Amino acid sequence: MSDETITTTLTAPDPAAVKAEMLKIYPAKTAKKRAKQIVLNDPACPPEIGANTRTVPGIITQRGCTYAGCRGVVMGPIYDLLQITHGPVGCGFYAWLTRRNLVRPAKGQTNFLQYCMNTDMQEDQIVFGGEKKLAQAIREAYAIFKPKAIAILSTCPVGLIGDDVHAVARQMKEELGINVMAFSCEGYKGVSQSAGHHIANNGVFKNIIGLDDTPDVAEFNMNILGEYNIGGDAWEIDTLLRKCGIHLTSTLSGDVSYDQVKKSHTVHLNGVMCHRSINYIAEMMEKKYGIPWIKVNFIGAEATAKTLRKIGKFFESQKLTDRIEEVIAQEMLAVRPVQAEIKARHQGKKAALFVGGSRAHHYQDLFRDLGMEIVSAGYEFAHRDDYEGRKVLPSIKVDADSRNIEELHVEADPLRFKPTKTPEQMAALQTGGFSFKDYEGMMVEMKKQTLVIDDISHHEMEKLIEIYKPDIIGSGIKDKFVIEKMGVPCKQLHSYDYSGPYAAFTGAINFYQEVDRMLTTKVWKFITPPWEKDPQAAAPLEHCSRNARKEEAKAWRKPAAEDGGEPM
Ligand code: CFM
Repeated sequence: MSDETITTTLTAPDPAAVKAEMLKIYPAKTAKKRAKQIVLNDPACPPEIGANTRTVPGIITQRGCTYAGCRGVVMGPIYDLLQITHGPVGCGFYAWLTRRNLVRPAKGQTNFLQYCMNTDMQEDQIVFGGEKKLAQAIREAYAIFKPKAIAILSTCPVGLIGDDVHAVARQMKEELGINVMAFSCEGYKGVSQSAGHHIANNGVFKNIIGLDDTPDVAEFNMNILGEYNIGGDAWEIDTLLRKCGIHLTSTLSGDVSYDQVKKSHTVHLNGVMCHRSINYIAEMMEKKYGIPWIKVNFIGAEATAKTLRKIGKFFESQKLTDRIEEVIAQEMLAVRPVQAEIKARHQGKKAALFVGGSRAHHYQDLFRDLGMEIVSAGYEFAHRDDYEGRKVLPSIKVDADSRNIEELHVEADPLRFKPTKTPEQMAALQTGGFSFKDYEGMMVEMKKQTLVIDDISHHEMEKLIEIYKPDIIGSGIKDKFVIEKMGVPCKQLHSYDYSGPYAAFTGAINFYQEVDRMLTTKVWKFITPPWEKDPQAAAPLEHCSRNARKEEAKAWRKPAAEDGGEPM
């Protein structure tokens, strides 16, 4: 099937043909690998998807590195933990709030987020080792800031030259008398930032959680795990839960202090927002302290209401349930008219989402609130369980890259394992349809035959736009402008284009209005996409095929006299 046949004759594109079209320019081996990462959905029985595997070199991907996942994503928002990047200054710079996690520390509280602390490794340290410089940097930072605790975050060269950051941490802990911890989160450690999440989870669990056994006094006390306060989301969630009478001890890690994390094991319940980045801590806290975890989602008005009801059900308190219903009714009064007005304008329009490891799923709810259709979605670095549900966990093959990351062996704490509920109470809730420690993944909520694409490449994105013509795409900075140059509005769902918050009911209203503005502006009509300007530009890139490349190489080797050119 040629390009033209697909683009001009199919109004509802055949997903199998679209997939074939996407794969056709790849060399055979690459096409085989990508074929496993592009699947046609079946919500009743989600097909196996290739995920959490290395990106083929040469493919333009949106992924980040392990250091980014550890330093930037999970550790970054703990605002009074002094974090030093051990490595070159460039990596250090990238820890300087490039991930948009907002904090609002109380007056007088320490906030290190505006600083960029780095050992500035030079050639000298690469050749002779950087441990001394690291120790010196820690001493210097301590002398200036007197922090409660210090974390060392490793970049690629640290692992390559074999600096023992953990030994330096032990030495400094002794010397300074404060908690000093190190993270072996070298950028190359895993296939994406996902490995960095796991390393950060292990480090936070080993070195911070459990250091303070004093619980906050609250009748309904919980943590939200995997909520990073991008654009103020954690604040919206906190405000909403307060209205209901639920107290948050810790949001890991969105606008959170070191002291809050220390006592995060004293709560009744953990709610997991981003399953990908924090399921490890949720699982380990349950094993060690007996805290049950449930999946929550505060993105989308309907999803937020559902989540509140689920939390209410867990606590089994009529007073709380009634209060939650009151709050939902009250909040929906503001949501409904805005939702109805905007829905009337955009119902039936098409959206596609390619974001990180959880938002490509969560944000589907916001678009569905507006009656829009999700034509395709995928994560950048999630694992199979985030697509197909946790039930596939036992069947996931552990490859060399995953084996690289330490799996902590966790047992019940002899003194502090205090389950919130008895096994009988848990079982009773489960028979009533309540699910603990479960995430069903993205696919069960997506339509049959929808294309689910893992680690989408720029080429595949171009094909998708050309064929499906989505009205809006949710993605990130690395592809935003490529998408918009094709005349399709792109909402950054990582940084929110410096807008937000989008969580909870007030956030949902914000998002509907934002989508409305993006879809109604006339600016997109002034852009002619490349395939309309020059059909040749959209034709399959024959010169990319292996044979064509060989031909090209031969042509280059021709003697100068033959082609009349100058030797290079
Ligand atoms: Fe979780 Fe995230 Fe995400 Fe993520 Fe991220 Fe992020 Fe994300 Mo960017 S922790 S997986 S590594 S929800 S930084 S706050 S937006 S890719 S979808």
